[in-house]
Amino acid sequence: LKKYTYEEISKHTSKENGIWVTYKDSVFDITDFINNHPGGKDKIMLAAGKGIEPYWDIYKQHTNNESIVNDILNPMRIGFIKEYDKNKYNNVNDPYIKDPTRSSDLNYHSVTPCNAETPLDEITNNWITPNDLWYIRNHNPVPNIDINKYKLNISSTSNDYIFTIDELKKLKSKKIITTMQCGGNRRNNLNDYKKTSGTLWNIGAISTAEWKGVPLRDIIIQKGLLNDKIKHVQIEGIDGVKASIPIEKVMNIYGDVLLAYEMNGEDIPRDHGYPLRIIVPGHVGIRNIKWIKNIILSKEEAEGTWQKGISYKGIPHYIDDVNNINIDDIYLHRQYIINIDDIAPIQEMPIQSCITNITKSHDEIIAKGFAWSGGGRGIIRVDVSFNDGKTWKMANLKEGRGQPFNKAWAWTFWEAKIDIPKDKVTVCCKAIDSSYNTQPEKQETTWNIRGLNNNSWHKIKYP
Ligand SMILES: Nc1nc2c(c(=O)[nH]1)N[C@H]1C(S)=C(S)[C@@H](COP(=O)(O)O)O[C@H]1N2
Ligand SMILES: [Mo]
Repeated sequence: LKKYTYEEISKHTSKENGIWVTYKDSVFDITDFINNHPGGKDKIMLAAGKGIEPYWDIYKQHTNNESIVNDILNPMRIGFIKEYDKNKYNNVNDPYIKDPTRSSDLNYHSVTPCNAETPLDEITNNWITPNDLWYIRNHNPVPNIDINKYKLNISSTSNDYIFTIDELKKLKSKKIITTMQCGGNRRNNLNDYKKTSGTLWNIGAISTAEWKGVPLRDIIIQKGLLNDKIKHVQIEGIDGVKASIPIEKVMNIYGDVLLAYEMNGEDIPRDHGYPLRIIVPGHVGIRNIKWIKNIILSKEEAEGTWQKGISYKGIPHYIDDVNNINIDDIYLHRQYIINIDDIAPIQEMPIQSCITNITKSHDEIIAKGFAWSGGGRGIIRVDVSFNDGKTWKMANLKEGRGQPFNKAWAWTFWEAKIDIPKDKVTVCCKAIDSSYNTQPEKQETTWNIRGLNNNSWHKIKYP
């Protein structure tokens, strides 16, 4: 039997790579077992990639029953832990232990913190993504919030107001449907060209929901919080993640920035921001801060890596020496290589489209996918090629076409067909938005060291 490092074990959190857990000094591959777990296949995912001891401390039925280890766990043993630390899970104070239960159908990149994609073959089955299939991108453990103690603070240079959820729910509400996409979606594809840093998302860090909440604009107007010094609205989450958005977006009557308390007709699930999250339609995922604690109207952008720092700045493609440039150097020594303050943080995202699946029916093959652009720019066309870009045809636009001008917050689904080809083909797609922006063919000139905003033509080989 092999020996595995803690580091290696921590990478095994998905059905694709195998789901591993450890107990004492042993490593187990539980991929095929999760469907049979009596406590639920989703619950067991919390322990993926690490020790099950902290969970068994809570659910004592496991350790009270020897046959669980002997008859169930041991047959799944694949090896031992290299440099086993027998005290690792003593008196554990695992900050992730109270994370919510999640669908085992998600494609997990990690569980602590949780980074998981909407499963590829489900994306275009639902124009509105069901809550349990939504992608999850957490930087920290999920805050455990007591709704009776929860308060939102909103302040401006002069005034300061506090709201409970009940008070917010009494204000006039609005519902909007938006697609949200992580800035790192499709990073894996940039990495095929040259190494980047961050989670290697495939195309599934994108989902759509109907949100209900109060327009932030209404509160700002009612409370008289605006003055002409204010340029940015900073939003801070209970987990410490913070970001800001321009005041122009918030005060635009068509901007639809919401303080949302419902997602697809339910209280927002804990993973997605319970009890309150800001929804900034058309902007990159990070601006949609979850578990909001503070909103500050300011003349400054938010501090921190997600706004002023390196995390969401589009570093040019010619700053590419990942081996010799420490990414922190760009940040810490602001004048060292480039001045990070001169690079605008990502707000609205560029035009995107992806192929989600290719299926055969009778004598045709059918490619399906989604297209979406930032800033509410609608999709006016999707081009599909079945021969790697030599010739093209127009896809049929399906759900999501014809959304209002500059308020097309949600994605548009599309479909294209050809006769069954004799040989293997490469299918690719590119979309055009209402500003006639389109996608670059290759990653080379949009590649960046952080792996953000990849929107090069998406390609899939068939069969
Ligand atoms: N407070 C807080 N807000 C957050 C994050 C976070 O870790 N903490 N992650 C951000 C990022 S990077 C993205 S892509 C979206 C993901 O939202 P989701 O997990 O609901 O899909 O939330 C954003 N808001
Ligand atoms: Mo993100």
